[in-house]
Amino acid sequence: MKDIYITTPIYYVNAKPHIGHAYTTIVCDVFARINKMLGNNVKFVTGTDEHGKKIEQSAVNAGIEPQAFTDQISELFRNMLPVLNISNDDFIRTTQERHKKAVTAFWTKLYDAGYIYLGEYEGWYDIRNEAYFSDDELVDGKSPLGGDVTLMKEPCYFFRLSQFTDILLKYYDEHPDFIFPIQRKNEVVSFVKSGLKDLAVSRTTFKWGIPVPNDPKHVIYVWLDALVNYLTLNGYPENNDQNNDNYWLNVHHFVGKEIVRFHAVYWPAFLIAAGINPPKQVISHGWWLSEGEKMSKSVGNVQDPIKYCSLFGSDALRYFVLRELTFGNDGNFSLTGFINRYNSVLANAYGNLCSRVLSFITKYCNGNLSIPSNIDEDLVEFTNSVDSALNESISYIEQYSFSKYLEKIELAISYANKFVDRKEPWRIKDNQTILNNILYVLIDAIQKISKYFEPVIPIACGKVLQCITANSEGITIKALDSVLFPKIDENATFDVYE
Ligand code: ME8
Repeated sequence: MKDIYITTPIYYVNAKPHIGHAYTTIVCDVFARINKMLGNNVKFVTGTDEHGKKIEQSAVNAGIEPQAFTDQISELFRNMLPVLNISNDDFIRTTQERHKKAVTAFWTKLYDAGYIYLGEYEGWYDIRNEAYFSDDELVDGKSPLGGDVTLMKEPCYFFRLSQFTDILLKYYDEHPDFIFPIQRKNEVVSFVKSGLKDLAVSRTTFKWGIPVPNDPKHVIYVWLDALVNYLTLNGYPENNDQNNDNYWLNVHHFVGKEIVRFHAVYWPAFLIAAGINPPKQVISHGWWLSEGEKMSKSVGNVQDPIKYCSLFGSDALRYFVLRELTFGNDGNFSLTGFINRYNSVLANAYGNLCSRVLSFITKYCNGNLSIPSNIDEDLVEFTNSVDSALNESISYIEQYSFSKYLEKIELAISYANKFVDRKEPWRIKDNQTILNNILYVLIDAIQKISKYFEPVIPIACGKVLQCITANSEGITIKALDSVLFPKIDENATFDVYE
């Protein structure tokens, strides 16, 4: 049993949440639930990133004050959580007092230790991504992240990132699992090897941010502000002994691939400068395309997670995103793909297995099964095959292979369905003991499958598990009172876009 601390990125509140935000949050939730299932203590957090020029500008465009604007959009992110059935322990907003206090304390720590100095900055500023770039970093006149840039010059505080080139390289070397997957690690290592420059960590060109202590003309760079959220959520600065905090020592940051650099270069450098251990692991995933294309409002293909949940249920969305995308790679979100997987696995395979076995037992065995006194070889073999598929499934979690995890659970389900078809319990009329034993091992399999499947589809598995109760002589079974996953008509049309 260990303590584990799981974080999502905190999301910008310039626009409402879409499927990409839902995805990372669901991945973290499933990882949190699997860890709980394995008996670990979990702290799982998410929230919103609310400062910076981009947000200030979005508020101006909307014609309202930044605070009122961020209140509105942050609420949309917070309201998405129960809809997706997310089990987070806390939700942070970077405009909260507790966070301002943490950032101020963290800055002061870096400043007092001599890692921050006042200078002047000139460079190309990408407003959308809140980052400066030098001439040689621009690609076709745009920032390497694709945003438009403007030349800006400002007095500015710098963080002595240049001192961290060797320190970070040594850190990556000594902690080979720090960045996952390896491909992202290689990119980070080659970026750091090319040499790090000092990093601009304050701005004077706008006001919407946390003021620099003792120099309020400056606001703190939004990425320094945002990254500290992970400490705020762990009780910093009151909890000032993070290096002896079991959650901090096992913190897992889940991020999209575009923000690995902030988490795997800047963040560990800031932390080392502040005397705090870098995170245990930065885990990055790929991007969702929608119907084969980049998601964009103008194309009208932005997938709306809330609509999917209200049409098909949160279990279905959670299952689809984990099963469809090979973690780490990019993937394609399409309604047809969604319906295919839903119908074949949730409705036909799992839903049908549970409903036919549970209702058969209530009809033909009065809902009661007794513990078998001896079980023949064939039944033992079936139980072993289910167990081995499920054991294999869990082994994929260490590599964050959620799709493989599900593949193995699906294999166990298919063993169970084939077993029912082969044993044809409806034909066994004359031998109650044989019938009892077949159904008993089946219920045992359904129970185990449902426990492994529960972190992904908690509502359906919860219903199934509630129908099965152990008693002193055996088990009592209730039938399901509704269809777990009603089949979706492939020819129907659905409104699933924002
Ligand atoms: O970057 N596919 O916030 P953000 C998969 N505030 N995941 C996606 C996605 C897509 N198409 N689009 C977004 C920020 N995401 C900063 C983070 S952390 C200290 C500060 C997910 O609102 C993915 O996790 O732009 C990505 O990293 C995150 O949303 C970016 O959210």
